[in-house]
Amino acid sequence: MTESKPDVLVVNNFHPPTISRIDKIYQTHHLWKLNTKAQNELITKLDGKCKAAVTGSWTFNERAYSLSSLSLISAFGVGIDGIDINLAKENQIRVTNTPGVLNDDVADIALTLILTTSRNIINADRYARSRLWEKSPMPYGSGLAGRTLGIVGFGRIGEAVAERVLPLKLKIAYHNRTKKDSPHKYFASLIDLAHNSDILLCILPGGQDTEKVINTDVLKALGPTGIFINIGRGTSVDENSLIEFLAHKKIAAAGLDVYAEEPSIPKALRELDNTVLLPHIGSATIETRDAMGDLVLKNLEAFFSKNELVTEVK
Ligand code: NAP
Ligand code: 8YV
Repeated sequence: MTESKPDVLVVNNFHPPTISRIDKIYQTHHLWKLNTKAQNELITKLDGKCKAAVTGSWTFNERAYSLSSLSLISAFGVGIDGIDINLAKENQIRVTNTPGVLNDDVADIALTLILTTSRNIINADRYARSRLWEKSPMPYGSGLAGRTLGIVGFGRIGEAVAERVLPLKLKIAYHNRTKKDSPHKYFASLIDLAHNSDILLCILPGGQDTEKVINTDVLKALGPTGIFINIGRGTSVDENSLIEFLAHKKIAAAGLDVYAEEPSIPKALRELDNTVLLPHIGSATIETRDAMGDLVLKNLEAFFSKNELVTEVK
């Protein structure tokens, strides 16, 4: 007699190649393909027998929490702001994410945004193509050497950014809740960090604790020559204040990979010429997305074989 495959609830459509791998190994049930009525019916059908769910990390479907047998959520992504960790804990649901494997690619995108905003690269490309150069030289950008990059959220990715920018002769300062054993200057106050930074880079986790921490006071402290970069979560920024500061040149420029209401980007941000906007591509390389998928699968495998989870969120 062949053993039946364990059930896995696929909550949303996060990375088709990983989902295909999961489909081959487990008895999968795709919640995201169903309408509301069918979703409720599926949850009722799986209740008591389905123990694991897989999901994109910053989106979830609350309906999955009503699966009383659910004991594992294996998330594809490091930021798990889509998952209600307190509710998961209350319901004895363990959560895994995909830390580390994406540090390099996300840090590369930070570096890209630092260079493109400070040297005005996107406008320079337009300038060259539109033959404006034949009429007058392109206005100057600002140099990086000797300036200070303030990192808000100096964790795994923040450190990978620091490694990359030191050869550019940027100085590093940072703000976390806790001071690290690091040679770089620590600011216990985010406003003080902004005040002492030429470029302020946000790589904070999302969620209530960090909601709109980049606000008017922080942007005022960054000042009219300051550049703001966000590769963490859009929810950490008061977007209306950011737009106001950019539109009135109260900060010089912004480079953004993340937004408050993705995939929608406010029209005002899209129309400003001092923004560089990316569609949340920090970890979006073939290699890294596959490595993230490997972790999702390894955590599932560990869970079903009752081994220690590889990357559990504690
Ligand atoms: P991490 O290693 O956990 O680093 C997070 C850092 O933020 C820690 O140093 C932490 O230090 C600090 N922090 C947390 N809450 C804070 C608060 N309320 N105030 C000040 N500092 C706070 O995480 P990571 O792997 O670097 O990832 C960071 C985030 O990047 C993820 O959660 C995700 O949202 C985002 N991300 C974006 C992309 C993208 O594609 N753009 C890709 C991957 C990740 P303390 O605990 O000492 O405060
Ligand atoms: C992904 C991310 O785009 O890991 C994260 O926190 O923001 C990105 O790597 C996302 O998680 C895919 O679900």
